[in-house]
Amino acid sequence: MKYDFARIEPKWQKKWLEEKTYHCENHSNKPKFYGLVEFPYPSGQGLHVGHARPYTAMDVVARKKRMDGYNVLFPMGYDAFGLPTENYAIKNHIHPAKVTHDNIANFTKQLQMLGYSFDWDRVINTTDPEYYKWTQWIFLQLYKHGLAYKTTMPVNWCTSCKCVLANEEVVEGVCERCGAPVIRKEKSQWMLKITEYAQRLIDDLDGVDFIERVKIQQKNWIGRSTGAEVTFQATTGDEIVVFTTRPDTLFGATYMVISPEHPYVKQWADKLENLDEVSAYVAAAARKSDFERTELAADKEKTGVQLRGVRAVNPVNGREIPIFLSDYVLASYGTGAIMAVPAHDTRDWAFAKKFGCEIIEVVSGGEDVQKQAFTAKDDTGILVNSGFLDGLTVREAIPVITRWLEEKGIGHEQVNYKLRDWVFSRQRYWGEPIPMVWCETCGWQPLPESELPLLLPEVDSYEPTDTGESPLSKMTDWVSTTCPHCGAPAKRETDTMPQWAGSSWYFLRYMDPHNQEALASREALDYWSPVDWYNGGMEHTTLHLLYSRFWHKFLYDLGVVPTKEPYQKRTSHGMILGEGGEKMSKSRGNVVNPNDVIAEFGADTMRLYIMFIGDFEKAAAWSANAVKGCKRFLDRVWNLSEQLTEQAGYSKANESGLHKTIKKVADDIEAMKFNTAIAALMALVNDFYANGCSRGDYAALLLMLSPFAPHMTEELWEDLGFAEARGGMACQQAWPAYDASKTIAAEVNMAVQVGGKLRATITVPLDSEQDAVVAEAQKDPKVRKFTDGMEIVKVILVKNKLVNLIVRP
Ligand code: ANZ
Ligand code: ZN
Repeated sequence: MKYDFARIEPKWQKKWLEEKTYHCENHSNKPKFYGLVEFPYPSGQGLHVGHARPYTAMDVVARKKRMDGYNVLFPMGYDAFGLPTENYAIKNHIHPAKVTHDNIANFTKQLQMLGYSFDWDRVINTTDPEYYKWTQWIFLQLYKHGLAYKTTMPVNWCTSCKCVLANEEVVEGVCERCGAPVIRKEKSQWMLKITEYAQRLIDDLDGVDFIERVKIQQKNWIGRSTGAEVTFQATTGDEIVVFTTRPDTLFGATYMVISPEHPYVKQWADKLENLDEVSAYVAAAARKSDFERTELAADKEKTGVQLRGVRAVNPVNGREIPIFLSDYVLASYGTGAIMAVPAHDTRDWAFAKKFGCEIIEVVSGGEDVQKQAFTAKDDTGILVNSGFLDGLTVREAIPVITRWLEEKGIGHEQVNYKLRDWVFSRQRYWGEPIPMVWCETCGWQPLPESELPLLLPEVDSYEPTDTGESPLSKMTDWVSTTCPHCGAPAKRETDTMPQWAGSSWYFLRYMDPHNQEALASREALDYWSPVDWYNGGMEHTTLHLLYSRFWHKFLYDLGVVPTKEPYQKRTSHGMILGEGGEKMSKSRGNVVNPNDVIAEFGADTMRLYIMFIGDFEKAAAWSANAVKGCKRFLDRVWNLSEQLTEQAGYSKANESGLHKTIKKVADDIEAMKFNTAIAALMALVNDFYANGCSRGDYAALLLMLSPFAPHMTEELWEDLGFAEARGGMACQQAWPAYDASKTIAAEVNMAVQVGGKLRATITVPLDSEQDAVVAEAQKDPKVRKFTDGMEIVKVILVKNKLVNLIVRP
């Protein structure tokens, strides 16, 4: 019979769904394994191959873990609030709830067509009130613990989405979603104090098994830097505090720079001789994003304007120095003001050259500082022109000057983080309502928990307003409420939560998705925590991964969850590119639709190919030819079933090859080396064709292949009577056993000659290469007696038999 995937695949998918084959309970005698993949945003485009790679990988792992005897939680859900759906809804005049519902139906169908072993009883949807009730509940706890606050601040404003964006959502100065320019705008926003957890988010990385590049990116994003805060006196009588990582260079501070947004600019308005010029510069800076002001401007000429009429005093030498305004100093970092040391900071140097500021060398050991800044931070630089610091290295000088500043009461050591608090407001409709009420008398009041969920009301139009308020602000009936504290008329918050809210705790809900009393029961949390293995995209390293670790730590502090960290292990996959190695995109016309591949070759071929495509962590280009190759392999496996020999168990000829393959495939799956696991299975099938294959051999092959190609292997397992004989489907069997002694490479004895004369016999692994044989030979004293002090000019190797070393003095 022919391999008829179109008949086989729906048959097994139906059976798995009906019998709830992959359902798991929250208790078991088995050890637990929680494998997690990032749930999709149910966009109108449907599932793409970029989803299929990580999902198939974790499905293979989950299936293997079940065969290893684990109680496996492998869940799926939908992260469905957010802008793309809302924008689509606006354009097409369909309610976002309807768009979401239809897209989810389509995604579910596609996921089932790929044969994933999700527990379909645990599906969650972040837009479901039963779910977002708990997102709102977590927000209220954050508020009650002082970690949510509302403040007016300059925010990133997308000119097209008319919406505030987090720093993370601004990519190279434009909106990550729509590509429109992003400007700065003053807005009142809900903020979450992720900065309070900055140090713990760094420290606790030591206890988890995340791939190194994820740890590094998280640390860089948090951006810890140690230095000092130093207070300068201004001639107005005000104090200007700066943050510096180089207090040792204080004698070289020849001017100061404050950010255009610094409060002193307004405060000093009547003292400034060039107010018009200053105001114009402030207005121009407001139109730029931080990215334009720093990264993009790095190589460009510096801009700025001096605050004429005000000066500052350098506290170490009492010298008066000018104060400038420049957009290379950011309002949102440190204190928003710097002491400029042009001799030893490249940005200050460029600025000083343009504005004619003095450049004084205070660290010697580099080039002429009039020609270029010298930035050494270690023992290679020696302090000069610095009074009591002269002669010290940079490393020695930092604690000395810091102590001096402390004694004078004008400075202290300071740790700073690049990480900013999380802007948690969006002026949009399709998100979780923020459960807060504004009362003229009582200020912001949290909604009582008993009133959760605060439902998102039905509106007629979800276009954002031109003033940038949320569409909810137009719903006067909904907005008008009473103060939970004093009962007077009050107004609801009309901003909604950002898209990252629902995904910050979803992995907890999977543990107990239908709980009405809590986000999950304590028993469920104790049983499943932490997630054992979380695989997801590198693009989520600095956003989702940090946000969810932050929320988890907060819930840990509340005593809600049992572990400090949500995820024990984090891995990341590479992108799948189009044929030709370019990013898949509609405009390039190189997008591969999984539905088409499944229709032509079947889901098992799609799964096998996407695991065979290349190293899992690396980007890989799609190849239609290689897809066909995978289909041919499955055909070969199928056809082999008609040539089985009647021997029981593993046949003698293949025994060692089979045992090695069983071990290799198991180890490779654990190490995410799916491509080499498949290559080993291909080699084994060749071996079976050459040397014969017993029913027992074939059963082992089917079991090893079943995580990759679950439909076909299940069909053959049933057809050949294994299901009946062994009681159950292939996916319910134990991983085939192997005999470890048969997986070890055999050893051989080899003769060692020096200059053609036999000097010793050594034992080496079978098929050892020349270098390994020579190294082993030279360990033997009988050989060394003739090679010591000599040069080996030539090696003659007869593999597994003899090695001859030709030497000369
Ligand atoms: C004097 C100095 C001398 C500096 C020197 C550096 C080298 P990291 O390491 O990123 O923390 N700085 C401080 N606040 C700033 C702001 N709001 N916008 C732009 N730059 C700011 O960088 C700290 C250094 O960046 C600080 O140390 C300060 O310049 C500058 F030879 O102070 B430094
Ligand atoms: Zn009140």
